[in-house]
Amino acid sequence: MSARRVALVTGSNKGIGLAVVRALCKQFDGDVFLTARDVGRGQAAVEGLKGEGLSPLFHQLDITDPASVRAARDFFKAQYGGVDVLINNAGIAFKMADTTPFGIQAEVTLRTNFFATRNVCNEFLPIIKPGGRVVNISSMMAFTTLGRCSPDLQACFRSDDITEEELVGLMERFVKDAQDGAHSQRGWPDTAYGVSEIGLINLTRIQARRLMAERPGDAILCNAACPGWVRTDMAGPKAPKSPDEGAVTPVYLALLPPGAKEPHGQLVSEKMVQPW
Ligand code: NAP
Ligand code: DDD
Repeated sequence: MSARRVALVTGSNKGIGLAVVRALCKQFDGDVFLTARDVGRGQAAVEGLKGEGLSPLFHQLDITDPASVRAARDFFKAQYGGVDVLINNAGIAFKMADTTPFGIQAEVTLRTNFFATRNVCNEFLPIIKPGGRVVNISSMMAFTTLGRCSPDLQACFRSDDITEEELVGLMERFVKDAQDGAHSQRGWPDTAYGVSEIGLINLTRIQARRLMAERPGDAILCNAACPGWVRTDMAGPKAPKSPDEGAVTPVYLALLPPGAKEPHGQLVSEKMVQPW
């Protein structure tokens, strides 16, 4: 087993994830794994970074495939004894102009951005090493989306006591309401991506609480990062930030120095904690 520290980034064959791997290769003292659901796209991205003089490693990881997630977890446990830095970056968004029925958009978007990320967390959190860092990449769009939820839903999502089961139930309810064509009358806004980001931020808050309760001495910090609006295949060419600029806050949270006690369980944008 290697004694080296290790970082892994989900969905990092392009976009912000690739930029996070690039930055970690330069700044993280240890091995950095670029992961991708498609081996060809992942290895091509690794070769690209090698062309820049960097040395990322590669592992296949499709976050929606439980067997792929377990295989990756087992690999990191066996080879490194766990993981020091986990960056949950993989995500999807339908384009604004997409005419796919909203119920399908809701199910597909939540499946990856919320349920699959949750599964990665549930498999990997037990093997995050003491002093580890977990960064869930989310979006400030969660704030605007929260403001468009019904008062009852807002109260649930703002609660400091919301449980994982309650959160999962709400995310499932959103998908069902969307499939019923009744999400608007039941208090939800018209954005599947935005609701998935609310879910991610609440998941981060819940995970942070759980880490404090279950592993109080391990000093693991878990936060959500907003990269800003970034020029990627997801967000298009008009966004103001380059992927390398979008990587700054996620990498800042990944590299919070040993002994740091905060931020923890927060949403962080431009390296600043945002009140939820
Ligand atoms: P992107 O360029 O579309 O890249 C998304 C990455 O996620 C790709 O590598 C994609 O792989 C991967 N992915 C999707 N589904 C996956 C799965 N099931 N398993 C593993 N990987 C998967 O998007 P991006 O703009 O870099 O976004 C990265 C993250 O930042 C997302 O979580 C997004 O919500 C968040 N974010 C982006 C912005 C923005 O302005 N761009 C703003 C706020 C938050 P494939 O190449 O195989 O599809
Ligand atoms: O901030 C973000 O999360 C980006 C940029 C803002 C934006 O236009 N979108 C969300 N992001 C990712 S690209 C997808 C659009 C978007 O709002 N799509 C419509 C929707 O409701 O999902």
